[in-house]
Formats: sequence, structure tokens, C-alpha cells
Amino acid sequence: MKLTSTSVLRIALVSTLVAAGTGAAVLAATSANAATTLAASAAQTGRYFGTAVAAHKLSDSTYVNILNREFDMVTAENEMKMDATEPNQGQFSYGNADRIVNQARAQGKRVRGHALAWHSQQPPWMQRMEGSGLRQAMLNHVTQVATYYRGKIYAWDVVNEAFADGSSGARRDSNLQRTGNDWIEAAFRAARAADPGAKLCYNDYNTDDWSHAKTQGVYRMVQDFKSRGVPIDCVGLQSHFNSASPVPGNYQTTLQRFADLGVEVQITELDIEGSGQTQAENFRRVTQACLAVARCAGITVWGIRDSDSWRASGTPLLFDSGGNKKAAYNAVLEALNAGGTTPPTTTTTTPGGPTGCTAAASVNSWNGGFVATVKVTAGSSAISGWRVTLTLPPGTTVVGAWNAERSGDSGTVDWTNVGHNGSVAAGQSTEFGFQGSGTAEGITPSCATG
Ligand code: G2I
Repeated sequence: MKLTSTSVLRIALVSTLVAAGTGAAVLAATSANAATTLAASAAQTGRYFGTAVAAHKLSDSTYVNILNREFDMVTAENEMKMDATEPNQGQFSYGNADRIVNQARAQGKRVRGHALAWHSQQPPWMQRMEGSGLRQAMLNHVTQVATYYRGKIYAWDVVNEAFADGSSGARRDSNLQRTGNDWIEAAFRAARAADPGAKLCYNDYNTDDWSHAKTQGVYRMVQDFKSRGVPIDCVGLQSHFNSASPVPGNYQTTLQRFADLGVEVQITELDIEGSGQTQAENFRRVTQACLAVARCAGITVWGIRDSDSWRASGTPLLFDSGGNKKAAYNAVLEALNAGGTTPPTTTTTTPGGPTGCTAAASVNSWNGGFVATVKVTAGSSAISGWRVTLTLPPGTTVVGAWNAERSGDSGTVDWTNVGHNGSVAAGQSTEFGFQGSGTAEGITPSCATG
């Protein structure tokens, strides 16, 4: 059955009316506990939900309210580009980028860096360069900017849009490409040396359809980089869609194929022109595709309100120009709350001993924060309630949680089941999660039945 927001509402009403039945009660409880922001919903499966931010809009209170409420990842829309950060050769300018980074970090959000090397948005002095001088200048730019932001960036778009459109599957001609085909790997190596903690991404558009030559060209490059040990951690699919370039039927396949190379995939600049339910269903499909691919780490939309978009007339975003949630927003939120695969993480397990349950924590961390997912597994008998105890490192604070009640926000915290997840059959599991600021290093949950 295809669910529209009306039919979802109808199901919710019916469930409330017949709440005496246990199945219906569970459904009602689940929807009552569903996360209500994009970031919180995405965090339930260990993912982020981000947006592009423009520095000059940080004084717009409607804009900032939505930003702070809904998103936990931020990309500077223009402020980290080469023309912005190195307007004159050797003179670096970080004022507007810093405003975005500082605002994001003060709110506990992570930052995607965009973009270190690109044929476009070069400062005039660089546009005039060629050859080894340009190669040197490009590598210096990568090194300087990545060093300046070392430790503050979750992932860098190290190289942006280096492949040609059309049927060739080849590199795009540019002054950077003419310095030698190895310019991309040289940029990645320089970025790794400058900020070893940042994930390094190749980012492009029109790489969403698995059958397109451009997609195949990028795929072969990433495959080659992985086989030769060139440092690459992620592929960014910009995912700018409209009627001329719709969400392809094989979009999930594309995400999965890249992920199968051993890189993270990130949807980096999502926008879909359109309106109403058609637009909403397209956003839903993109969200579901990411959730279905374990290594799809998160989604970034390219702006907040339609009026903030680089193509505002196509109304391609999740909020209208008044800041109201659109049908597309509701579709994304529903899809995120329906869950999906969990990205691979490091896991620590402690035995539950004779208490009848065990608990294991998976942690996705970044500089300054983390999302922890705790799996509670019943032993050889069913349990009807559980309590998980874990000790957070000093300075670490819980900022949000789902599917459990907690005794406090720091130090040793007891987590107990909520109404719908206390009963766990023998050998079966349930999960709860929380987001924190600080680090979750070494947390070792223990479980007791209650
Ligand atoms: O074109 C859409 C995106 C495609 N992928 C790479 C992204 O970096 C790119 O973003 C857009 C920004 O959304 C625009 O805001 O990149 C454009 C070109 O870099 C940005 O447009 C520029 C205008 O060309 C400038 O005239 C203007 O001064 O935005 C600048 C700041 O508003």
C-alpha cells in the first residue's frame, strides 16, 4: 500500500480508537515516541541530517531557528571555496567560513568542508595559472585550508566535480586536469597529511544513475584509489534533481555499488525541484535509499527554505519561503522514523552474567560529539523489563535520547525501558540510543532485568 500523509493520519486515529488491542497500542506508542526533527530521526539509525548554510543568513532568526532545530551537520554553501578562502595568492581569509563553523560547533553540530579543489570558483589569480605553478598553488591551498580547520571537519570534499558530463566517462578538462591526471590523488594525499582525522570525499553531480558514463568514470577512479592505497574515505553524490534529471530508478544501486568499494557514501547537496506530493515522494525515495545502504552516512540538503536555494524558482527544498514544513519535509521525517540499516561502527560488549540480559554499545563519534546505539539482548529466558548502566567519561553530557528513560545526563547513567520495549523474547534484542557532546570512548554498558 502506498502511504500518503492522510492515510498515515487515518491509521494513527484508528489505532488510538482501538487502543485496547495490544498491536494497536504498540503502534500508538511507537508514533508517540517517534523523533520529531530531521536530525533526531536520522540519529536513530546513526546517521546525520545536514544543510548548506550561508554566512550572511546567520542574522535571520527564522533561518537560524530552523537550522538549530532540524539539522546536525552543516556545509558552508560558498564560504570555504577557493575564491573565498584564498582571494589573493598566499593570503587566506576565513572570516565567513569561521562564522559558519563556530555557529555549528556551538550548537553541537558537525561540519562538512566544501570544497578544497575545484575547477570552478577559483580566485582570479588561480584561474590564470597553469602547469607546475598551479599544481603547487593547489596543493598549498589544500594544505593550508585543511590545516587551519584540522580537527573541526567531519568530511572534506577534497575534489569537486572533476568528471565530464556526457558519454565519455572521462575527466573534465580544466587547468587543474592539465597539470596531470594525478592531480586528484595528489590533492587527497595533501589533505590526509594536513588533517588525518577528517574523512576525505570525492564529490560530484550527475553521478546518481548507475548506468551513466560519468557515474562509471567516478566509480573506476574510486576503485583504482582503493586498490592503490590513495587515501579516500567517501563519495559525495550531490543529487540535484529536477524533471530533466529525475531521481533515477537505480539510485539505491548506485549508493550500494560505491559503498561496496569500502567507502562511505554521503548525499551532499540534495534538492529536488517540484511541489506537493510528487516532490514529497521523490524526497522519500532518496531518504529510503540512503537508509537501505549501511554505509550511507547521512543526507545534506542544499539550503533550508525554498527561498534560500541556488534555484529558488524550482522550490526544491523542505521548507517554504515562510519557513513552514512542506509535504516533502513530512515524507523525509516519516522515512527516517521508519528506520533502516545501521552504519558500521565499533562495538564494545560486556557479558550480562546471570542477570538475564546483555548490552552492547555501538558508537559513531566525531570531534566533540557522538551517537551511541545500545542493543539489549535477552538471555535464554524472556525478560519483561531492563536496566542498562553505563558510565560516561568526565565532561561528556547526554543531549538527547530515544527509546529509554534515563536517570541523568552525565557520570553513571541508568537507562530503563519505555513502555513498548521492556518485553524482549528469549535471545531477541531491542535498541535504544542517545546523542552526547564529548566522547563516548570506552563506555561499557551492563544490563540487569528489572
Ligand atoms: O550550483 C549548485 C552547487 C553545485 N555543486 C557545488 C556547489 O558548490 C554548488 O553550490 C552553488 C551555490 O549554491 C551558489 O550559491 O555554487 C554556486 C557557484 O559557486 C553558488 O553561486 C554563487 C554565485 O555564482 C555568485 O555569483 C554569488 O556571489 O553564489 C555566490 C554567493 O551568493
